[in-house]
Amino acid sequence: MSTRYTGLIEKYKDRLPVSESTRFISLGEGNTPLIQLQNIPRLIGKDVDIYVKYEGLNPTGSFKDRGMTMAVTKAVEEGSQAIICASTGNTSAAAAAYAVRAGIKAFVLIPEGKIALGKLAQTLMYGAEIIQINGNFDAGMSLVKEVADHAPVTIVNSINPFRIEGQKTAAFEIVDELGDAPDFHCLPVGNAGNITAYWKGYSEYAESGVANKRPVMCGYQAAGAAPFIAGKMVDNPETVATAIRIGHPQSWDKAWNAEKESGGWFDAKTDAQILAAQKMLSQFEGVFCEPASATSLAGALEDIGSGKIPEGSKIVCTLTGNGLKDPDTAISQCKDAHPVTIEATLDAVKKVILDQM
Ligand code: AN7
Repeated sequence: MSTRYTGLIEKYKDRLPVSESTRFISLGEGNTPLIQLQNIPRLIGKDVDIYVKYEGLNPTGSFKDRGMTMAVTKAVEEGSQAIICASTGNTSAAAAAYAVRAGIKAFVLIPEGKIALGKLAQTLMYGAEIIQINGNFDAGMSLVKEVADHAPVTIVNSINPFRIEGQKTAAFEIVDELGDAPDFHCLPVGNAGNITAYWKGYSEYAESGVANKRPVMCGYQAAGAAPFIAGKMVDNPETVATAIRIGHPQSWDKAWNAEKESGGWFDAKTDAQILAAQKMLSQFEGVFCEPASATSLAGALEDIGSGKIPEGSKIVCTLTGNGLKDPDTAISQCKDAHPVTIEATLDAVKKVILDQM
């Protein structure tokens, strides 16, 4: 039987740590839409090109698939029989799916009651060994690092360098599509693996002359979980954006390096700002992302408003996860929507339409 690969390792294999004999563990990830916003720039009255990289359209609904295809491919190549991660939800879903694909076992540590419903549903369905802990992501992460020294499991959190390798391909795709790097790249930041990966991708393309420049990197955190803004680790992170409810980022130095080398910055957005940006994207552009993902747009909009990101700029915001991941938060934001219930008659339907026109 011949196997047809369609994922990002196949596309970018010359720039990834694979060989002719590597078996790619793929679900067709990557090649996600780069959508130019049409209504929001007009709404805010600014002359800016804003694109969103809609990573929610990856196979498990988040950008984690980029890193996981690479990390699981290498784990299998090295003979590993099991992977493990701590997760706020998306990493666990991706790890579980790619482990199934590879025929190995996945153990995932998640903070009890603090992962979004869709992510839990996925992880259960893929059949991972779910270990719920009475503690947050940071506690889970330190347990994972400890246990990996005592048990035959490969860590697939973003401290695994192959995760970063896979995730850097998002920057390649953006340059391939726009013809060069954007002026600014805005990202939500939790563990800071993704901002590290984008910076690596942009830097590699610039070094080999595929891109003429690198973007200014702007990292945005939730105000209740903002160690990069505090300048130190945060012990009890809290935010509605549970994906980035992280107080002890694992890629601390690398993210600061991206910020410094690019002339960029970190900033914090309140939960209210994050949810407003999420709703705005849905209601004005038809793009539904999860709360954490909207942190990038919330940050970009404020910095465009203040002129920190000047008019005339080309801006890419990464939308890291699909809105369907967290239906509870979405529905609770739409309490005013009042769906009507009517008799199932032509007259009743007609009346609703005419009343609304
Ligand atoms: C939607 O799944 O850490 O800064 O355990 O799910 O690379 O950590 C998720 C992180 C942004 C932050 N947006 O990325 C996990 C986890 C979404 C996310 C981030 C996450 P990093």
